[in-house]
Amino acid sequence: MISQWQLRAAFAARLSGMYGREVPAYTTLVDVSHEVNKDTLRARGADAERLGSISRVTAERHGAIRVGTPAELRHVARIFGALGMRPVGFYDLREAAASAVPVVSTAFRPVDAEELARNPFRVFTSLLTPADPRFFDAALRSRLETFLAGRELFPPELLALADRAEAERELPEAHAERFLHLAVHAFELSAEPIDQAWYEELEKVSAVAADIGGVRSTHINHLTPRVLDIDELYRRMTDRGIEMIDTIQGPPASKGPDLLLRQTSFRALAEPRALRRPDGSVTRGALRVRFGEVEARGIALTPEGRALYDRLLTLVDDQAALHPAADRAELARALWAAHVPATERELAARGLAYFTYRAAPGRPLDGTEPPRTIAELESRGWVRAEPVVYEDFLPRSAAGIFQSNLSGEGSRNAEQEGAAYDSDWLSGAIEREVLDPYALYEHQQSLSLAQVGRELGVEVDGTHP
Ligand code: OOG
Ligand code: NI
Repeated sequence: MISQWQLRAAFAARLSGMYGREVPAYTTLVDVSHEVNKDTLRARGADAERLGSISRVTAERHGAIRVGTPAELRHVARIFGALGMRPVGFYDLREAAASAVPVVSTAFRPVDAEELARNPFRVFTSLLTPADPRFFDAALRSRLETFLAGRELFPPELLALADRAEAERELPEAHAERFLHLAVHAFELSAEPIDQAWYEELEKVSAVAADIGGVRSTHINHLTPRVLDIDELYRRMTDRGIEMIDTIQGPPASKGPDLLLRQTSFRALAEPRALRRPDGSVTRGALRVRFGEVEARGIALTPEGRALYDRLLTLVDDQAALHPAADRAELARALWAAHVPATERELAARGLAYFTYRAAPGRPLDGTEPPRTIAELESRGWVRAEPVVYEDFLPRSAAGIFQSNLSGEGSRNAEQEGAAYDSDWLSGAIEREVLDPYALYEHQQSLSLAQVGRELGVEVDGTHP
């Protein structure tokens, strides 16, 4: 029997093999990430593993896919459900992006700490919003929906195997093999000729709309390795002559603990694709849609911590607007240095980040009464705090990644009111609850406090003074 987490790890590894064959520059990115990780581990020792063991980080990937209809998204949810991955978080990229990105998204990922430690594979999944009149007029919407209704992304055999794996949380080996084969195949780039006129019509609205609704299949858009030092990775990729996007998205480099998520990518590469011309002939064209991304993960922030992050981003925007000649990254670094705590302890004390707690091995066992508050337990050596890794995404960074890799701006009719989509709507569309990431982090933290309480025989007060 192959268990769910083994299926997940095998799927991530095979997808990585497939993507490396399709996009060779991805392999370079993985190689450079591994070199940087080895060097960082050598230079920083155990400290480098504070946000995940080197074996987790080395195998860690996130993918991105894009689908056209709620029905397709429900199929995706069944396939990832087989791998123990659940929809977490709602991202509205229509609002976060300046150019036309008509999608709303969620991320499928494992949610238990133990499952994350085994293999944290996650997939950022975007759903096209044809009902948004800012992008699609009634006639285009109707043709788009008809086109999407007529395609099948996932064969029934794959979905049946997925349902079995989800229900039984394992598959017999031969079935597992078949499931993995079909699942990886479903995300390969199709050789089927693309209707050029249709693709170009959608591309005028949005390159993302064309990538989703202009073809009869889906494909993995990028696969992202995790790196321990993203600034160093950026330098090394640039030294190798690979053209990276201008910036690293997310928090700036800082001396303090890594927070949330930092990401960067290399530009989408021209890939040969078969195109069917209006006269019916097929030619070899090239499309730029798929790119290579890399990320560094930091500590998960509480809603207060996240509000601080969002406030600082706005301040960076304001200051950059005031001083157009200034270096944006420099402005960000200065603001961070002034406003963001430089130690984990201070982050915890100010309730800005999530931690799990463990009774310390060296605690006094001579009958001394332990203190009650988490701050005192920690400062007096009774417990140790470990940062909770941020497992999710950032809408503004995601929009930046989308945008920097689009060929054109697309178009948007600002006179129209946008169609409303939110987390509840998405839950209804998927027919599964879209989970709240904060609730998951909070739960992890409180489970650990309860466990510490049981071990020490006290009711721990987890609030900071
Ligand atoms: C998804 C872009 C977002 C990330 O890491 O923020 C993303 C896409 O291009 O489909 O993957
Ligand atoms: Ni990504």
